[in-house]
Amino acid sequence: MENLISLVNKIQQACTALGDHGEESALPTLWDSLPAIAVVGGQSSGKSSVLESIVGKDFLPRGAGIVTRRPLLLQLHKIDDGQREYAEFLHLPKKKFTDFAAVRQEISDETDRETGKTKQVSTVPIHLSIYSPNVVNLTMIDLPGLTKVAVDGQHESVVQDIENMVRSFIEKPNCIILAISPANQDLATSDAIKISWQTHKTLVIRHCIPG
Ligand SMILES: Nc1nc2c(ncn2[C@@H]2O[C@H](COP(=O)(O)OP(=O)(O)OP(=O)(O)O)[C@@H](O)[C@H]2O)c(=O)[nH]1
Ligand SMILES: [Mg+2]
Repeated sequence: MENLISLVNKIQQACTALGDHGEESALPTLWDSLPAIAVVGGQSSGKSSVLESIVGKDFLPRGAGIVTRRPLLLQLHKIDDGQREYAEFLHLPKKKFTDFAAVRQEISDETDRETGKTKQVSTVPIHLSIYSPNVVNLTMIDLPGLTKVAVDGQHESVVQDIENMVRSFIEKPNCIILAISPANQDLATSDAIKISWQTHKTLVIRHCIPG
């Protein structure tokens, strides 16, 4: 099983490096068959915060407004107890990050390199691996939040672009959806549940405590 996970991780890295990452394609791609857990929900619903609590580290850009603007493919690798935890980006091979505040900064900088310092989104993923004794071997995907209207600096198509991007991940047959819905929102109005329901996938719902 460990060998299989390691093989899938390597294929996932190869797909990202080769530009096979859920863009619309007439033919099925290798990327389509890879297993992952995608975190979906409305903008600022707490998706990145949930991912951080799963990893047990403070390392993702979080905050009000549109924060996650590119998909983040997060591969978690369990290492032996006593070994030092570190993170590595696919676009910065051989550079080991042991300071997780620097990981957050690099995600932010790498997002800006693709989109500029705007509120635009991009489908090109950032690939991050975290090696830690405190994680289980999993691949999780942090996605931009679903929105309803374009705000200043965004193209009018941004609402549909984000929805298409989210769908391209969650409609893959081997994708599990982690649907995030804040506690101060009625479930009947939840974007996360709406889009997950349409794909007939397994749901995990998280209600955060507002305050
Ligand atoms: N009070 C409270 N605030 C939370 C909770 N979870 C997240 N937040 C805050 O809500 C804001 C948005 O959280 P993010 O994790 O960035 O939300 P997101 O869904 O990833 O946002 P986008 O990437 O922009 O779509 C941040 O300021 C968080 O600190 C929670 O359980 N309670
Ligand atoms: Mg986010």
